[in-house]
Amino acid sequence: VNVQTVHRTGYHFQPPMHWINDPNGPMYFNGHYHLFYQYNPKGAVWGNIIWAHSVSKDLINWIPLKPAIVWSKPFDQYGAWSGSATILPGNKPVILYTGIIDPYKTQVQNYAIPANYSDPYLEEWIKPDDNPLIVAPIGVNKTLFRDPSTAWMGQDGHWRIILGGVRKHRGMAYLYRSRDFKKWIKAKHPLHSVAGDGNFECPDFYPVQVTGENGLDSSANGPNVKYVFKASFDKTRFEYYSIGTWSHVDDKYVPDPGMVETWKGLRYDYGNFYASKSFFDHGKNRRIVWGWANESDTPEDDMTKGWAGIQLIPRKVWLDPNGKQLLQWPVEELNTLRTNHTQLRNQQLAKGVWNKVSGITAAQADVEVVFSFPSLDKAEKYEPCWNDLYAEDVCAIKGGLSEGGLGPFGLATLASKADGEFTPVSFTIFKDDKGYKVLFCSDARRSSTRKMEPKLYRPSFGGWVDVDLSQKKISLRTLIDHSVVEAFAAGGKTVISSRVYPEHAIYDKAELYAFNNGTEIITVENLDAWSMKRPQMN
Ligand code: DQQ
Repeated sequence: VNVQTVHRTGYHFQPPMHWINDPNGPMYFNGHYHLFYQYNPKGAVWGNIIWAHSVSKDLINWIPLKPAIVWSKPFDQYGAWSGSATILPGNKPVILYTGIIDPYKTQVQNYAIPANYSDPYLEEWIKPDDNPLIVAPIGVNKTLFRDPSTAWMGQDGHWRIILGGVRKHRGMAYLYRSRDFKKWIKAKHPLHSVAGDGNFECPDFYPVQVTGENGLDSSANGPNVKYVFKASFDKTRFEYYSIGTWSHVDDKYVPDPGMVETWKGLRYDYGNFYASKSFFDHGKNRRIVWGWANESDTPEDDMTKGWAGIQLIPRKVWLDPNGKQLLQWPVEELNTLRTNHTQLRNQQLAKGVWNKVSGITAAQADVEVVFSFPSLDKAEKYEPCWNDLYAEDVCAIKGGLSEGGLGPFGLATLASKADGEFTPVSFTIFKDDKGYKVLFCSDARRSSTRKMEPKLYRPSFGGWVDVDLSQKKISLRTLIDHSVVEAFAAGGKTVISSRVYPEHAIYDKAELYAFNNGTEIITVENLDAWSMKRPQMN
């Protein structure tokens, strides 16, 4: 295979070639992080799916190992689909995954265990012959019955997992219980279900602390604990999460009042991010969430490139002190790749100004910036009809490519200004009778000068940021890596990842600018940017 390098990432997770999708079974065990992932060993399109496996000491440098789960037995003859790891008492990891048993994609749940617990890499995995552990009961669609979660233990000492499925258009998180991790019994009621948006994939359920940034083991419990439920909605290809409580009495998840779970709900990422999975890192007492970003070009492009799919940078995740959403931040280990620091201090941006940030490799960079403004008076009016739109549709009207009052301002990433090619990551601030609304956009519409055929997917991704503007400041961190822009607004309140394929803004030709397209003057209070080194990547 001829692998095209131009849009390959420098520091995001990728194997040397071929197709990847969901992150599977992430875990921390005896000093190593393990990442398994859905992988096609034969090409750059989805198919022939096995569990590939890499290990790392820092979540940034990765060593490839041989695949952990390859389809071979009657219970996974047609594929090894997504699943999760659980570390059982006695420090014994176990994987639960979905096996495909026939050409009709019938799904069962299997387990795999390490052949040698003292191998620090856990390279060899055994799929015992008493698999499958779970088959779809009568009345449940056995081709939409998959993606076992990490198990957690209730106060009754029984293990629990959830599986994704659908029942009459209701996304279902089927609940199973077990005493011994072998015999699993379906609970009468699902842990949770959501009407309308179809099948659940990769459901996740975990506790978070009410205060502080530390994570919790999946089985943790107690008075200051809330729960997060996340599902990947197959129909819209969006993920939504909500925050709530786990009722022990009837073993159900109850979202907090006001939580919305479909199209206006909370998302980890308002861009290209799917099939995410979280795990508790007991080495650093944090919970980490990991998501896959597929390509936004065509399958033909992928075959020509010889590769498709990346994993985004793992993020620490914790509850916002306001209790209404999660916060996310790239794991701190990422900072070890920073080199060639450059900065701007107190630079004023009048309307139309593009201030170039030089001295770094703008195609492979990490940028932290704080913008401020003298007042909120120039904020334009928020249009009530926007309530009925996705934020990305509002970004198409009011995002970085438009002109306004208080914003849009932000960073023009992967830019070749002379060619009109760039991906703006921007804020636009609006007012209504209740206060201010902050629109955050990552607009791919000008990201590539490539003609419309073959088609690239170039959306104007967007999300709203629930942030206090009383200091008249807002921060932005942006991870730029050749064909991906991962942007964190206001300390991780709203995150957007975009995949883009510039023609001109590649390698040393890529430029980075701070810009303002609004009439209010914006100050770049601090901008710190770094080139990013290339880690060991498989
Ligand atoms: N990908 C896997 C499934 C999962 C889907 C198959 C989500 O197990 O539901 O590759 O991307």
